[in-house]
Amino acid sequence: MGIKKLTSLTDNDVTPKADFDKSRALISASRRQFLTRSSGFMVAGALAPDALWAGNKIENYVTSQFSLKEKLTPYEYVTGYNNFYEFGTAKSDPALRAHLLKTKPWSLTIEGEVAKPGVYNLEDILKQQQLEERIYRLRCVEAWSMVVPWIGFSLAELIRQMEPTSKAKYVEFTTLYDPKQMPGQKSRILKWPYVEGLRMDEAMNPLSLMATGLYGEEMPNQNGAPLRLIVPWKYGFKSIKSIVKIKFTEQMPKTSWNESAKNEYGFYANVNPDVPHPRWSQRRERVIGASLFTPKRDTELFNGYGEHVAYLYKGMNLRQFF
Ligand SMILES: Nc1nc2c(c(=O)[nH]1)N[C@H]1C(S)=C(S)[C@@H](COP(=O)(O)O)O[C@H]1N2
Ligand SMILES: [Mo]
Repeated sequence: MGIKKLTSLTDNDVTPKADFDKSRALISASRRQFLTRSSGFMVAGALAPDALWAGNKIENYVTSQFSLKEKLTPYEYVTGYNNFYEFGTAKSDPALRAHLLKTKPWSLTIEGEVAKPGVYNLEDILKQQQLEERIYRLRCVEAWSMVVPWIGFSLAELIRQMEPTSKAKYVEFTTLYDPKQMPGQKSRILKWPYVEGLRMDEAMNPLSLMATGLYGEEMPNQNGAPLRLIVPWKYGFKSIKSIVKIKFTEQMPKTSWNESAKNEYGFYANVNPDVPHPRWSQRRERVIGASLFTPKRDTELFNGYGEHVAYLYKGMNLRQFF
């Protein structure tokens, strides 16, 4: 797809302010409902409403042709039910503790097989990128899913600007390591820092998103501020948060979940209803934020993004390379 530059934007490309405010109003209505409904449930009820409004608005973004036209998961769930083991293993831990993370200023190190290695200021990188809103489903390996209006920029665009060499076959991503800011790193539940990786062609697929926000706001810390990956056709654990380093490599990166349990979490981790996790089925998923009476959703191959990504795995045995 052609990424539009800010200078070529027309009024039609930008989310109309009225729509934006309407969606804000909807969010705050559902938030009020949530706050009254939730007596002990999750975390949002325990936080002052102001804490939930911490994010700064993102001003300039276009809407993406890749967006799903589906019901969004309410903001409270997107930001209150998280996996971010750097802040603890309970789903409510990240929203309670992630304020400890200082996200400004933030530097991103680019290294390995690349013509433009260096330590970049995230602010400077963002000046070169076109932000888009992309409504994607995030499907966790634990068999639940959410539909989130992410805001971010194309990973492929960033990679092109950094000019990887012909030896670059994989892209390795690393999360910040700082147990003072990320107290969960004092536990040995995973080997820190958290590392994820993609094959170069996966990283260059137009769906791969470097996300900096959601619901029109800068990324909440619990969702991986200030910069996290979203790979919508793969299980959620590939979508690494709070990235400080991107390295171009010849060898397949050693990724955290694969290192911790090889038989449970493969390098590819493509969403696949036909390949069960050794301890549970992947056929269906719980829709986060839906009522208790809402039936589970049938999980789709590649999380429904097959038309965009199936070519990447042509001829590969997806049971072997899970
Ligand atoms: N650094 C880091 N990134 C991470 C994780 C983590 O524990 N640490 N959890 C992953 C998992 S298992 C999921 S499902 C998604 C959850 O993203 P969300 O909290 O924004 O929904 O983040 C992924 N990225
Ligand atoms: Mo996950």
